[in-house]
Amino acid sequence: MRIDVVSIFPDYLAPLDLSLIGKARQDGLLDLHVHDLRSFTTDRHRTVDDTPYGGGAGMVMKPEPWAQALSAVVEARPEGARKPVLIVPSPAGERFTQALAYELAEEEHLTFACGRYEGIDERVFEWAQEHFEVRPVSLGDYVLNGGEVAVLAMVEAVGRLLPGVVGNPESLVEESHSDGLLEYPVYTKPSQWRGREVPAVLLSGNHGKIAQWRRHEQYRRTAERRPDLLEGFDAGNLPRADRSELHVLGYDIVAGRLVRRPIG
Ligand code: JCK
Repeated sequence: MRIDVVSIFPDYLAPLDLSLIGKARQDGLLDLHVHDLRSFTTDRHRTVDDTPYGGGAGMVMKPEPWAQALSAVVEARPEGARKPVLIVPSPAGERFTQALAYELAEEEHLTFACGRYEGIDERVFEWAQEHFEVRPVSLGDYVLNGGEVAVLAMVEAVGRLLPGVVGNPESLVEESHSDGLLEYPVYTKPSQWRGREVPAVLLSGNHGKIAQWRRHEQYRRTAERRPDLLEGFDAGNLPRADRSELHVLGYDIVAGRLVRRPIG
């Protein structure tokens, strides 16, 4: 896969040289190019921003450096490739999810446009639609200072799905079968540590009981931390032990779906 990133802070993307993603680049699985937006300016001060039409706080990124940078990316794209995807990190984008990561991992070319200030002149995206499939994407409902941190997260989430990037592909298989619940807790040696014991069932060697304990821990955690994930959960053909655990946690099964039992 080829990935291009355009930013006024190319050094912000330095962590992509490290760890799993850095290794994928060294192994030739990921062809990553980071471009400095300022190198596409033509004025003496390398200006990338200006005041907003209509007034208001902050500055807006000027369109021309973006058109120059994105044109250079289009020129450099792989031979015969289809319309590349342009991901625009934005607090006003669709949410980045694991489903979107899987979708993007199928592409041969991704481009990321990292805005700063109050964002990029909207006309850039209208123009870019002629060359790219433009997708504004948000990392989550909080405000960052620019797109770079979101790109680090998205490149890592997409990159680890590429064939050969994760050393043990079984972990990816397990993940893709993960059931929309939070993970169970994990433990390693020593079995006693600072007066705390690993749950006995995990030392029992009884794989049926271990699987059931882990699933119940998933339900407990999900009910506690992410009840939104349980509402409407497909409980159509769960084992009796699971139904009873969910009942204890305050959920009923109505027409095969979990519903939070009304309180009082
Ligand atoms: C890209 C510039 C900074 C700050 C205006 C926003 C009410 C607009 C993001 N999950 C995410 N949060 N933030 C970003 C993100 C922020 C960015 C840019 C992505 C480019 N900024 C900024 C404030 C505003 N307010 C809420 C008005 C931009 C992602 N992905």
